[in-house]
Amino acid sequence: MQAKISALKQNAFNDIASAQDSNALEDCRIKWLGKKSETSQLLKGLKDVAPDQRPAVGALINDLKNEIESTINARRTEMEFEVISRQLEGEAIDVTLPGKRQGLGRVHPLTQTLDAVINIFHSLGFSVAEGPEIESEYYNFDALNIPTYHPARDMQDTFFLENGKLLRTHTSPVQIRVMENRTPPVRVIAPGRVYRNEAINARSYCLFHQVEGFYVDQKVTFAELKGVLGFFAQELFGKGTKIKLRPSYFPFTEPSLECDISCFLCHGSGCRVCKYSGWLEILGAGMIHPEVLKSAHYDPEKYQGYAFGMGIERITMLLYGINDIRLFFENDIRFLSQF
Ligand code: 2NM
Repeated sequence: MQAKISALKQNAFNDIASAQDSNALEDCRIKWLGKKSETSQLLKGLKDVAPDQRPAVGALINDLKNEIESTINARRTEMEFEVISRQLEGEAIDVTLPGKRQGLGRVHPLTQTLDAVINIFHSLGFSVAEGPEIESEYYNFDALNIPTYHPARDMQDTFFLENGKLLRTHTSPVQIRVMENRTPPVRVIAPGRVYRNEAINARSYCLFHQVEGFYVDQKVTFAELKGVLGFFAQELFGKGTKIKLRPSYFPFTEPSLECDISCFLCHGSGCRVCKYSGWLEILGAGMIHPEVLKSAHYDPEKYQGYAFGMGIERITMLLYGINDIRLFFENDIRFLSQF
């Protein structure tokens, strides 16, 4: 009897060990512990055992049942553990892998120059105004004393829209809008995008950024303009920067001037950037034309003012030695990450 039990136990254990999933394990349970199992047969055969041996044999069979049952339970726990381990393996994070570098964004070089220019004029009491990029001919040209047959209105320079409007070619229309709404003294700069329908090359693009500014009050002099331009040049290009004013022409200013600064690279001795002249042209300016003041309903007998305008691309190109304006608009990360 004992040998029979051992053999049965061994067979059941082998069977349980080779069960690969919970269904197979359930089959094992039925096969080795079910009503028709060999174990149950053994129990039924107990009546044929000699009465004095019956308790011992009965205990052996019970032990056998219990052992099979606990082996099945252990195998079930093992299977559940295998399933969870496989799942965890799939979800595992290798904390020893090197981290992904998180690239830091930069401020666009044009924005850096814009911010610097705005800060300088802010320190002089100028506030910032903005206006529409789609403008009327009136604000972009007429109000600025640019007559109908002025070459600046030419189809080649201006993007005209179908509704009779146009893309502003400078930010001066913002100044007119500000003057219409405020009484002097007014100190305002107008930064923003402007559009010109020109052939695109390394030096000119169909869109660029300007900062224009003006100051109108009862006693504004050309000397003040000179002082402001000198201060601006020293703040942006460094102490010791000199300015040179050359007579020029703009329809909206009289007199008009162009402002050069001493080359901040060679300090006047001559280099490739200043084309061996020692000077760099950075902006245009002048005293606001009486006709412009009149369009804004300012009495030119009572008020005067100065105005100036500069291209942000040009100044940024000078500051960083950039030789192609198109780089600002391509947004190539290899270019932008250098600033
Ligand atoms: C420039 C040069 C000179 C200018 C004039 C005005 C306004 F609206 F007040 F009349 N705004 N900006 C001006 C004057 C702009 O840019 C080269």
